[in-house]
Amino acid sequence: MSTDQITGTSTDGATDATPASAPLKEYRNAAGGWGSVKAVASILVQEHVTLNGSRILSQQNKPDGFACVSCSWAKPADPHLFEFCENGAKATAWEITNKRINADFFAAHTLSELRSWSGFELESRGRLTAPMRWDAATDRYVQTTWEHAFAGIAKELQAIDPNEAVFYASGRASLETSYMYALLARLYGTNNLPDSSNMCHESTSVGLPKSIGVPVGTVQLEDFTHTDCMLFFGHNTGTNAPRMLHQLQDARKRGAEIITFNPLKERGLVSFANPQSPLDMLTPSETQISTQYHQVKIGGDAAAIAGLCKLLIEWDDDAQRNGAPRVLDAAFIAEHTHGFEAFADAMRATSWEEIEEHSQLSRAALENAARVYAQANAAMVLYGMGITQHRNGVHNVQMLSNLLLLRGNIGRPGAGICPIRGHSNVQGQRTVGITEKPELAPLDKLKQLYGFEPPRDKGLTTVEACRGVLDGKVKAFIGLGGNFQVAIPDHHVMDPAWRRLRLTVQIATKLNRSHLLHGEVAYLLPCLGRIEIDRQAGGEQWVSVEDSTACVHGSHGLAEPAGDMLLSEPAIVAGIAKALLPRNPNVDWDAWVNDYALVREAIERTYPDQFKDFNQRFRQPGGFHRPLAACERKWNTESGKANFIVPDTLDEDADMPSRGPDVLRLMTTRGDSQFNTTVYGPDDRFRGVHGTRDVLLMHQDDMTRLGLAEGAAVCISTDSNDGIAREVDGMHVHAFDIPPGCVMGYYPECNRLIPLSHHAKSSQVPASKSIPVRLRKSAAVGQAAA
Ligand SMILES: Nc1nc2c(c(=O)[nH]1)N[C@H]1C(S)=C(S)[C@@H](COP(=O)(O)OP(=O)(O)OC[C@H]3O[C@@H](n4cnc5c(=O)[nH]c(N)nc54)[C@H](O)[C@@H]3O)O[C@H]1N2
Ligand SMILES: Nc1nc2c(c(=O)[nH]1)N[C@H]1C(S)=C(S)[C@@H](COP(=O)(O)OP(=O)(O)OC[C@H]3O[C@@H](n4cnc5c(=O)[nH]c(N)nc54)[C@H](O)[C@@H]3O)O[C@H]1N2
Ligand SMILES: [Mo]
Repeated sequence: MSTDQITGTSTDGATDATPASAPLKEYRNAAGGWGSVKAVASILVQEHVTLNGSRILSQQNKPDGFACVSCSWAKPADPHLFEFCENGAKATAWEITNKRINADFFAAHTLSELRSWSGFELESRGRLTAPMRWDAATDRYVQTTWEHAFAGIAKELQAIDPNEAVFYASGRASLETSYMYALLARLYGTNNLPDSSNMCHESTSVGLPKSIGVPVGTVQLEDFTHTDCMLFFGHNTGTNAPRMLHQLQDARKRGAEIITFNPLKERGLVSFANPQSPLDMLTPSETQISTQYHQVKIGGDAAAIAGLCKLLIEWDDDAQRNGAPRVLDAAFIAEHTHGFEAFADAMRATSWEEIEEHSQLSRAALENAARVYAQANAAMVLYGMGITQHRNGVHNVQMLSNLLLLRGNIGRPGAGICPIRGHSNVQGQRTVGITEKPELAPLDKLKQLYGFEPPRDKGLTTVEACRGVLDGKVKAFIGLGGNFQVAIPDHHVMDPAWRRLRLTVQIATKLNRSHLLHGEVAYLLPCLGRIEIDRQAGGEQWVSVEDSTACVHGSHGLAEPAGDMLLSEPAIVAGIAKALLPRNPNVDWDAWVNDYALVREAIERTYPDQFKDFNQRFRQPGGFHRPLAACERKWNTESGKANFIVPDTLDEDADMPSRGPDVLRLMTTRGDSQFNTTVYGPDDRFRGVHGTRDVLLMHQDDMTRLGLAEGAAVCISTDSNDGIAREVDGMHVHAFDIPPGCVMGYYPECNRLIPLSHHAKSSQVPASKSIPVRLRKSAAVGQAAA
């Protein structure tokens, strides 16, 4: 296969930034503060929504308002006056923008032409407003009617085997839509229901059930007021869940310790000035967030955690020998856990050479962290993509759980595990049945309620769906939101394969590149966003979402819809279902669309323990918590106990084709001005990057060794042995405070470097944070070093 070279600005990526690389500008201020206020004001102006926008922002994450469409962080019962952050405000402005794409736009541009546009150019044209069908003769999207679209989709789906269709969901759609969507797929006959979680926290959903018997985190908001110690791994909080900085700031003011493990010194985890606190804003008072900061090597967490566990276990051995107070919670371990002895032996046998080599942290540094953890009455672990998106992502999650179990830090106030989820309802989508794993869906209950035989075959994960598209086994792709084709790995292998599909259907608010990588028959269906008023026959509708703390909230749109042809997501799902499926007297799609309260009743009938009194409780301030067994120290595992699990290896590269000083580890990560594949602008101000995203941040010693000057143009290529050349040319390197051997680049610009086969073992989450790469000076014309 030939190398598909790209230079400078890529169409995978996002911006039209100039290829020349400006020097980094070090950001010395705290996260938040005046910088945030300025950024909010400028995006409101950019999207032409200043007045309307500020009115709507005041209702963000309020009990009578709407749940923010950005991150999934918890929404308190007593919200701040403005319960939004800079990035939540950007996401709101992006959705309620006054800019529109109508049929004239598509008449003026063929899809081949649009494929040469950047992601930013496509999305910044504004909201989609009419249902469209691809016309092969003119290579354009042409307007169609909803009836024709639903009938056309049904005809194609009826012609194939249900297991040849994939029903993807991106994590934003409500519980009501998601329940209907999963039911639609299963009534049709498939469990092919991957969602963005397959690229995100699936390592959590696979790892935690084996460790503690639940697939989600156990920490709730109140725990932040009781904890003494937070261990933070692989999450860029100031950018990706900024509202959480309020809880961290409050805990720090109480004297709680925050120990961070991250290859990069992320601003929000260093210090924070609350942009909503007059005192913080008018005085230069910023709160120090992390009390210890450990710049672990990319992929070195399992080794670092092993170091912490080893220390605790050996200190406990000493304490027992000397008759001193125990370091481990021996009573908890005896009563509640399984596998402790094997785990303790494995940690005792792990050498400090191995731990220090793989984590690149010193024993002394790990002792400092372990000491604080050992002294904390209640400690919690919080983590993000730096843990899950690795070959050993599942073991990383289980090591975090092992660390907590050693001191009984699950199932009591101030303690627990907190995977910080991504999309605003990604956790909820899994809860109500969007899953490719049949064992996680209540199939018998669905059979009983709806009188059909649900499919029992295992469905396709994201990676398996991509393989199916490549080898022709998948013939149809339906996307409920998202930008799947850009979010996945291996673009230059995958891009041509999409065009061989028979059917693609994209339900979306904004135009993106996935809509242009379409099948022979293709529909683009515009929907209402969550911030818009959703008027149905039964009146204005509420929907619900579940946050990272398993708390369910109501949400009610406030903005006028972007166009009068838009349908709500439930109406689109119902429209497809009615055209596709034989009539089922037990499923009244029309009644559900008229009144979403009936969908919530159906959810409650399906999951009576989880959604008890759903309609009565979902609008209460602060929402309601789903009950989680692990929080009550009940363990739904095979052993009936919480399990200590020994990792296979502490070496993230154990099965990589080659190693040596020239093979570096690349993390692909988000900047401050983006929501996943949606890029609002080229700047990442906390990291000092301005005007371009085509940069690689690396250690000065690596640059010197490789003969690369500051700002030099390079070609980065993947070190893989499958015969496929994966490279991106015209990137610019900058010296950065990052451990030697590590490189940072941006997602999605670098996605073509990730082989589809390079994913977490067992969860199949693409290992986007530990890609083995090599760098060489760029040969591209006009890419001279800056
Ligand atoms: N504004 C905004 N908010 C978002 C999103 C967004 O794009 N924009 N995306 C949403 C989604 S879907 C998700 S999943 C979350 C993602 O939120 P994060 O989990 O913060 O994801 P990333 O931006 O990829 O950042 C990964 C972090 O892990 C660190 N890291 C990388 N490799 C390692 C490692 O090996 N070990 C350790 N310890 N750390 C490592 C990186 O330096 C970085 O700080 O945010 C959600 N919220
Ligand atoms: N290299 C690399 N790759 C990654 C990651 C990484 O860290 N590195 N992160 C992974 C992660 S964690 C995730 S979650 C995935 C994200 O993958 P996706 O969820 O598929 O991608 P998004 O960029 O969030 O999708 C954005 C699009 O969603 C549509 N949209 C927005 N709002 C709505 C709505 O209300 N309804 C509907 N129907 N559509 C809407 C818009 O058209 C917009 O263009 O990417 C993954 N890919
Ligand atoms: Mo995510």
